[in-house]
Amino acid sequence: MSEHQSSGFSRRALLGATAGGAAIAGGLGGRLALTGGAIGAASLAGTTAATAAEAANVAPGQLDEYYGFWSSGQTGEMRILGVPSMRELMRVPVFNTCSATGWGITNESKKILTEGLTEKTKKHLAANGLEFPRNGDLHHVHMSFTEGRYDGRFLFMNDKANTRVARVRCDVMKCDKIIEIPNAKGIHGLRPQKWPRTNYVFANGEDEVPMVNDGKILDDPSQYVNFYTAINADEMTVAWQVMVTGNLDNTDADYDGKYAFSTSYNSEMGMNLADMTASEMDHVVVFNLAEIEKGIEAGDFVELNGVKVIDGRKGQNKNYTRYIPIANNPHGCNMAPDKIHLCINGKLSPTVSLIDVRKLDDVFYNGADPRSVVVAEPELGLGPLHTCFDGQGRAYTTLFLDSQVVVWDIEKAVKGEDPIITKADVHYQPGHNSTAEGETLDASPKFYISMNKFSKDRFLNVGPLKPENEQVFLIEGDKLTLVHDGPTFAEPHDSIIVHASKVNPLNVWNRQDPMWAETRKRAEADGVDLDDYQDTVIRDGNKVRVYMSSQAPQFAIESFTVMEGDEVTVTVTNLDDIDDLTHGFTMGNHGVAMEIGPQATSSVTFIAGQPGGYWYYCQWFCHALHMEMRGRMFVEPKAT
Ligand code: RUQ
Ligand code: CUA
Ligand code: CA
Repeated sequence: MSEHQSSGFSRRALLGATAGGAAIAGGLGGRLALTGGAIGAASLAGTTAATAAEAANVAPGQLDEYYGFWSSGQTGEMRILGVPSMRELMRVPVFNTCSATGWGITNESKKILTEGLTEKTKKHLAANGLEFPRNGDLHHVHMSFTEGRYDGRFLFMNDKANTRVARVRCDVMKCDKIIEIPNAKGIHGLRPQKWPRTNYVFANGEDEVPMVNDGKILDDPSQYVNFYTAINADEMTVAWQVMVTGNLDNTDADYDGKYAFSTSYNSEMGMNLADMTASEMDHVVVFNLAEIEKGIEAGDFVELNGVKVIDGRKGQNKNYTRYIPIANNPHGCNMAPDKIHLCINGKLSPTVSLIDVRKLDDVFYNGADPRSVVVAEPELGLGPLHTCFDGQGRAYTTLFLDSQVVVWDIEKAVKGEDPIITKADVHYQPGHNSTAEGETLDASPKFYISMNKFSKDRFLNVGPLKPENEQVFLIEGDKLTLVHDGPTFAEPHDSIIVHASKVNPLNVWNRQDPMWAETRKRAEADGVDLDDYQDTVIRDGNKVRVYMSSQAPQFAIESFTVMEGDEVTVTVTNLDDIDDLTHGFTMGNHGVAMEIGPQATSSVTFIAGQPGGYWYYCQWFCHALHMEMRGRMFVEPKAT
């Protein structure tokens, strides 16, 4: 049924898989698409791609039914798309810096980017002339839950590169908290607690480190450990950590509020590829939330860098953790909305291991064999990475090496019957996938999104660095029909699809928003009331504080004067309260730019450069006279 399956095995070797076979298939697919037919048995058998594409079409001026919240991998931002159109609606800077919005430039964003860093990290950033990391590696975005459903309050996301977790407020779609996770290294898998609500956000430390990583222990992996972190989602503080054996890859939580789970691809505690793949079996760690909370309560922890750490390593024989053996190097960890089955994706093994979470009590309290919770291990294809669900008992698993998605029936797998319903080709090498609200109790069989790591020949050549490719399939019964290819810049790592009715962002900022609470305090100390705007310039030694409002198409202050070397803080309040009327403030030749949304206040601090006149201007198009929205900063020579 697919060109991929007919080609030789060598192409499918995990490492060094070549594009050869896939490229040929892609060429064919591209040509076929021109005649209106997508490749793959699933689509040829039913609705034609043309009519399916019509069904998934969102006409100009029409709104999408779903929001998609996307990670961006090494770009470090969160993206908002409309689904099914896949129109990119917004980019929300989080771990990156942003030229357009001034994220990483404004005082308000710098506070968020720096306040959650550990003292140790601040020191080695300072040694590199930095206040906060310049980069981030954002793999996983997940929304807060109430009773197993998205509740539209917050989005949480990880930074693998700098061991951080961030939160985005859904009312304004801006990041309001970033914390570095102490002790752990390389936060990778991240999921919110689903039940009864997101009290915790769970975060996996992927990289092993000495328990106290202060240079006394270096190349002695026998003394390395790993940390599982529960973050208090409301406070964005670390609630507790569990020390575990083996590294941690992906994580998920159950629908009972009892257990959380993590895959480990390195139970070997290997430091190189050969050692990390040496065992027959790795494991899934099961965390018993109530027992951990009890242990913390009873004082059974060590305090490490301000965090309460429970020892849940193998062989501790306490009820904090259990280790379920799973075929070597598993990856994705996905709880099905049937509330029963946890899917552990095999990666090196062509299987998905189905864990019946109802059986876990027996493992914790009655000494049952940990493997007894694995109720099926269907063989699905090569390189299973992640699974999503449609709420109809079907699971959709990405097959990285086969460049396919396999649709299969969970109940049939449990009964030992052939569970495979269909396979469809994707282009190429899929990692994550998502269905509408597929990780929640509202999972529905509408769209299937495949986030593919390679686009190869699907788009015009843009040089050696190619975009990735995201594909949308329409789900109709058992059939998948490809309706959309979309190139994306690094990297369409993961996404969640949330019904538009659950997300209700503001159109205009609330003047009392906590985002500029500090700025408000500073203004008050300067005798400036941000709500009864007085445009003024305050001089305070070699510090100058400029407070000005903006109303299209004018800044209230058309010029101000400072001295060479002065520390200048410009605070701008946008008095326009109309939808879509954002102003900006860019100070020429000083590396300064910021966005000021309707009714928002933003501020930026910089050192006035060489004597001369400098123009500042509004860089967000706001009015027919937007070009005229500008003013001058005069920098006087320093008195000698
Ligand atoms: S993990 S491609 Cu970083 Cu999301 Cu599986
Ligand atoms: Cu204000 Cu452009
Ligand atoms: Ca392994």
